[in-house]
Amino acid sequence: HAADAHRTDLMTITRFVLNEQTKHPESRGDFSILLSHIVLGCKFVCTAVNKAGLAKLLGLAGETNVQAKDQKKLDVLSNEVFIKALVSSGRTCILVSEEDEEATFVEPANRGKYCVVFDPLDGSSNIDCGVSIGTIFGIYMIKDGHEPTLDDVLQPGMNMLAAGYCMYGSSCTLVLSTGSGVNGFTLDPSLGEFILTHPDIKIPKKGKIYSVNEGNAKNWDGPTSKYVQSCKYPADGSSPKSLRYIGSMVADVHRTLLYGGIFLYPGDKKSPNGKLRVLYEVFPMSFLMEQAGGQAFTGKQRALDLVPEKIHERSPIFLGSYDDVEEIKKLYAAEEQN
Ligand code: P6P
Repeated sequence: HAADAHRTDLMTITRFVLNEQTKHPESRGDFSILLSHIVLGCKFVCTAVNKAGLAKLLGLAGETNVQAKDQKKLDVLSNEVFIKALVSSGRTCILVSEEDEEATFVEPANRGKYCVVFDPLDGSSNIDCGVSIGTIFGIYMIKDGHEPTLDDVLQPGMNMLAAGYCMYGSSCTLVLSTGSGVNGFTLDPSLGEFILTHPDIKIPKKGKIYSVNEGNAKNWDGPTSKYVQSCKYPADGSSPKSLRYIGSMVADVHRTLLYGGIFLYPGDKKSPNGKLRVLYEVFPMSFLMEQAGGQAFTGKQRALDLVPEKIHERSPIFLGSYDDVEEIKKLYAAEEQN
């Protein structure tokens, strides 16, 4: 009954991570414990987001409830849940969240060796219209056993040990890489477990979709304008790419990862560094793309080589299918030479 095996051989994310752990005999399981707390946070946010649609009736997040008590906005609630889960894991020492201006330094008694950077609910402006949103995270190891400082999170993305996102959409899908490939897990609400549904994800080498906010076209620089033009009017007479832009990074990146193509958030005259944040949007998604056989470029360099100077700094980003990103790299290189 090999065909049925997968139905009874439930590969949960917990089991998967423990299997990964056995590849590191020296590991004491700290990483597995950290990931299990991140998974817990994702499960909580998934249920909270799914209920948000009923907010008006139930007085949940963002609305005043029956006692006219102001409920926390969902992104604030999600942030608190992740901060508490990460601190209580006892495996972290610095936390950087999109929601908090300052980094959180875990008190010494509860400190571990990992630094987590995350956006607890990216795209949360899309909640009210039911568009998919998500949590994005990246994990660094503290540089060495000294007192933790911001330098421990101002590391290039290539130093990340793991990265992932959880997309809250028609299903709750967690996509994770711990440095040896990318795997996707779908939450089975009846089990409360994330089950491996997308083993060893590889992004198509070239795609037929480009994903960018065309509303910013007026402010784009030469290479971005030329590239988007080539998507719409291919010089070689091939068929134009389709435009798909959801406006929620996790949803746009998830589609790009599975279907192929390119996602762009360029810099422009108004915001030279674009809009997306380096630590908890650009780096984790770039890490995943490279692990899936794609690539990620800032317009100047490989995204993961960037060394951030501030925890909330932004960078332009072009990521997705290897060949598609290669095209825009050529256009920026040509611009350099002129
Ligand atoms: P724009 C959502 O607000 C977000 O941070 C990302 O999830 C998304 O990719 C981007 O901003 C959309 O920005 O300027 O196109 O609306």
